[in-house]
Amino acid sequence: SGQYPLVVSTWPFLEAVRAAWRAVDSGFSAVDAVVEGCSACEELRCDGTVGPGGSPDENGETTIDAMVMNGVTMEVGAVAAMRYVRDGIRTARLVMQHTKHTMLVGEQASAFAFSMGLPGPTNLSSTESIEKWIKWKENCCQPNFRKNVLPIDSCGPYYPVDTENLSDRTCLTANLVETFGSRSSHVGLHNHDTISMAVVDKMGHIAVGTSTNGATFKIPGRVGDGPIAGSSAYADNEVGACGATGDGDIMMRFLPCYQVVESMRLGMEPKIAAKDAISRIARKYPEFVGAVFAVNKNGVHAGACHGWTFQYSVRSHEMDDVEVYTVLP
Ligand code: SD4
Repeated sequence: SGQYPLVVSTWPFLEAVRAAWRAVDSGFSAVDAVVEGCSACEELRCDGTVGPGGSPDENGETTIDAMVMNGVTMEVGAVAAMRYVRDGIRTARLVMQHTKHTMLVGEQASAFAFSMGLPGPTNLSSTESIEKWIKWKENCCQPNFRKNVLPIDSCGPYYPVDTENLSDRTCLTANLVETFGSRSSHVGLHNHDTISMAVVDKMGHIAVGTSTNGATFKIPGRVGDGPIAGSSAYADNEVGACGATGDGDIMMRFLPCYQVVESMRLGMEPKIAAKDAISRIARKYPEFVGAVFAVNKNGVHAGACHGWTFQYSVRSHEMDDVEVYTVLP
């Protein structure tokens, strides 16, 4: 319906949307435009939580989760907990286009990136990420089960406890809540930690991509929803696309973007599909913080969120520049 090309992205990442728009408007494919857009966010270190120098883990290291998906072929390329490489989304595209695999992880993803000619190894820490980490480390709680100290914000080391011992059991419960429940809600989730972007190109082909440093002060090795197709993003040319942001530890249990796209396939409007996917999570986890945007193949878009106010950005030929939409919970 004349709505192509189109770029939609989580948060007001204006420069990222402009970069994707320039690419798609000058004839690049949806996949390439998504990569240009997310890559711009990595270079600009959007909100200090995408690309190098963002959200440090418990050891103070910054790592990258990224993914790209082609909605025509359903091919996916992803990297998770990747170290020492600045170019998350570019590595994801290399995985998609030059291997028969879907996801590479950790230092082996880095080795692949270097072998394919991407620059590095690079220290992904910044002055800010190190300062942030030092402050946190000074205030965080060493879980001490024996002394019955309830961790407010634990930072390891983690070890198995004697569950026969009552005080251990009390502390174990408290620590588990911190680790898997509220923990991630006080670490970084009121920042805009993830770029998730959808592009419809001039041919009407759809692609999605994501890039993030994941959750701040995560346990090293933690992988969130960012590199998981169907969770942080999903695209199917016959239907449309979805992008997500928020508490990945919770959201990845529901594959919200797969849900959104499949609901639209069955005829739901983007707005209803987005709300449905979010409320399925909220019913089980009323405390979770997250959001999705949905866009159908005709260019109709909408957002839904829970626990925070969400903003997403759109650029099409109907606009002079990027427009930002605000969605209330
Ligand atoms: C994660 N989903 O790794 C990311 C974080 C995020 O807004 O999107 N925060 O859990």
